[in-house]
Amino acid sequence: MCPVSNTQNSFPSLELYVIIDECLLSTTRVEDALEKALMGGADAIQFRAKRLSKRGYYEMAVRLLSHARHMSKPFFVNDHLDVALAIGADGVHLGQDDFPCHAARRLTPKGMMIGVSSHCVEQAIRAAADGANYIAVGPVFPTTTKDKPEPVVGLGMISKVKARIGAVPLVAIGGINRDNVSEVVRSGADGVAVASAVALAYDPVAVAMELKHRIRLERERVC
Ligand code: TZP
Ligand code: MG
Repeated sequence: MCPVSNTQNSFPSLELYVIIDECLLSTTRVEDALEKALMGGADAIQFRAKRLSKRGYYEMAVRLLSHARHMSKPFFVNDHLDVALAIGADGVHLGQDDFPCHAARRLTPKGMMIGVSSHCVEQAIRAAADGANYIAVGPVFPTTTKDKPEPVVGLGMISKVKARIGAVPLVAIGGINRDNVSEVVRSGADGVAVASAVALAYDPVAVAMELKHRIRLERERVC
């Protein structure tokens, strides 16, 4: 198995990184969604909730963090560096319009991870230079999860970014599912981040397991 490593610190595997997007869960409780993703083999969870107030996000994140801790998996806060710091999350995920990575690095305690979204090679190189622990590249395919997504970057962007960011793990994102996950890994992704593929599945545990199996299979071939 290829290690997903980073020169800056010991880094957990992000082979299957499941985004729990509160907007996608009409009847399912966020805690249930998190548990199912982890039961299916997710290596890490990110909590994304664009329509909640800061207070609402904080309260839900506290509950989810405790579930993730119970299952010994890392929990990432999307967007809100202040919430990540306040609750002692394992990491924070920042987009290009969020708090800058280099400034976040000054505020985060040793060991707190920072992931950065990038949509082109230049943004990825900048994030790596700013101390990101992983770089998300996307949207690789069309996605309906994100309002106003950036233009699709395609599989080609994965190999282009991978060639420039050295040992920093690359997590591909956007429209990834059972049918395309193998080619995403073949293109050089160290891990994949998925939201709808798991959240909207009839059987989220089974889909997560299958994604994980396909990722593993492909990474064994690549390494
Ligand atoms: N950033 C780029 S694409 C995306 C985000 C948050 C959405 C990922 O969701 P899905 O359902 O896996 O396409
Ligand atoms: Mg953001």
